[in-house]
Amino acid sequence: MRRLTFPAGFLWGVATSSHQNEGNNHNNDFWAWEQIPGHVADHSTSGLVADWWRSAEADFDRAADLGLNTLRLSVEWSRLEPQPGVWDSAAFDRYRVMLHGLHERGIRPMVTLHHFSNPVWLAERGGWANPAVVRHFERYVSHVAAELGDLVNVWGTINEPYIYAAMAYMLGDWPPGQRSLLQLAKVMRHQANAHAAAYHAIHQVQPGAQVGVVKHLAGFDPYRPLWPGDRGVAALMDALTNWRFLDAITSGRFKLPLGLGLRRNLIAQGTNDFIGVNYYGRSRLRLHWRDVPVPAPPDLAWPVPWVNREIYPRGLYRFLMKLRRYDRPVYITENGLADSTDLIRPGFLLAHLANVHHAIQDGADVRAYYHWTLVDNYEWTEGWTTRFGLFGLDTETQARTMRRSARLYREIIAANGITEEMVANHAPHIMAQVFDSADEPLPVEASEEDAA
Ligand code: IFM
Repeated sequence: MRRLTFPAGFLWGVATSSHQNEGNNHNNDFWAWEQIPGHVADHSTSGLVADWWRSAEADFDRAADLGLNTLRLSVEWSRLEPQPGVWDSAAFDRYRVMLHGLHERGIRPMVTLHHFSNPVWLAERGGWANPAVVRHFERYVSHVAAELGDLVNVWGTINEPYIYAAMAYMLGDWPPGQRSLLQLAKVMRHQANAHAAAYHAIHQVQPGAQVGVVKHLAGFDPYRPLWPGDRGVAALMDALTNWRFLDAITSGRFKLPLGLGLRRNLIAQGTNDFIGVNYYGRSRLRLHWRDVPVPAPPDLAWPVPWVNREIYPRGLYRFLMKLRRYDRPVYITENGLADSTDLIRPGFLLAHLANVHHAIQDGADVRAYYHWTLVDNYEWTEGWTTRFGLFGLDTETQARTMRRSARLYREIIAANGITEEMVANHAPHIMAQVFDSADEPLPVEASEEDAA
């Protein structure tokens, strides 16, 4: 019987966020945004979501039952600092109870400090487009580290900086709804500075903490691999959205597009103890800058269920190999699928984990895998139209339904790996992908040279 065994001590987790789980976070900008008709696809508002503010512990029991040894959650800035410089001790107490609850269940928390939502007061002062955000974020982070640092050793500063900046300041789909490349560039610069300031602030309070960014990495490949135009667009998107931020916080240099020059940002140099990676799939691009619906790869026959993105497990392997150049441990801080039927998720989980395993075998230092997510989450402006949970959520009754992939994840965690039997039972069509893909030739763009 073939099996893929993960290193001893590998961390198995799920990832969550405050606004998407806690409920009644009415003092942040996203809550205000949801109330405006037309902003959310299904006209819903987040409301109680999974009711974690009152009863996260019931879901922590579910997490413990799956055998998780880590859980990623975020703290809500708007709860902890409801007015500038004013701290809500009851909110800190609630987080302390939650964090204790995780430890009591043998689950190590990883805490994200900014996961898309902002206090209303910050939004009113210009949000992330105002350079003052760096100072505000630093003060908030330093306070949180002082109050909660005895219970948290791993901190993610900002979740998906580029996604947030693009959705809120370039595409205008999220608050504050701006559409400006200039604002986008400003916000990205402030994010790098805020990340760096947070890194130093945490280390001042907690020298032994592990601090990193949670970076979304999206695959971009040319739709027509031999076309210079398509190759150029894919390479540009890859450089701007995937590597610019990581390069800045490693080398202290912002590379400008097309190798036009460098901007130094020394405060950001060396400000990552680990790299957090959120990976969901890839897009194949044509010169028009447009995502095109792509046919599913023939060997997997994955449907394309979500925002024109192709499910591409091999892409995770490719990123993990490229990330070796930073010489930092990698935590896969998110990977998951919107699949309310749960027909595809088991194969998705197995195929991605197999690629993580192959990358570890080939020298990637991957320490953790966090599946997005435990219980169906409120998906920002998609509302409840997408269901990412290992457990389904009935938003009327708060009832949870355990999905088949939750049972599969429990088996994987118990075995600390993947067995042939699991694949045969849950996704026999990907057997070869799981056990033989180490032999699959890498696409040109993921050559050894890239990884060096
Ligand atoms: O739900 C989001 C999360 O907030 C950030 N990463 C992607 C997830 C799925 O879209």
